[in-house]
Amino acid sequence: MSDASYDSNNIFGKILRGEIPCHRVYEDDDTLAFMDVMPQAPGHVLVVPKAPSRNLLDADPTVLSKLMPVVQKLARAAKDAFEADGITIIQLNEPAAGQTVFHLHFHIIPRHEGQPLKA
Ligand code: DGP
Repeated sequence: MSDASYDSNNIFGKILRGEIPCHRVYEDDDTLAFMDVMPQAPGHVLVVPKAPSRNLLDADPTVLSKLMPVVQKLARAAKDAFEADGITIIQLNEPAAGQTVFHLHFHIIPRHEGQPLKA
């Protein structure tokens, strides 16, 4: 699929190239996960493919087939590590949906009963 709308100067592109630091929690050949600098709850992690995709809409299904098992693995790990009652997964596509960083990413957010997400 086309990555014509992908701008490699986005912040996650810079993190992937090691140009800016991150708190890394997982890495393999295809995927990187790191802590969100503006966590909506303790343990808020971002999972990104190393391959360039603006968002889910232009992502190659082969990339997704490698990414989603990691999202599941890290969601399970976050639930255990933070003794969460549940896990919220968020994935936004385009500004109208609230996307602010234009490199495909999934938010993994541990949740506890009665505790709303931070704005
Ligand atoms: P979204 O709205 O889905 O595009 O989420 C982008 C997220 O990226 C947001 O929760 C804040 C996070 N973020 C922005 N800049 C940085 C950064 O420099 N480092 C890290 N770790 N996260 C960032």
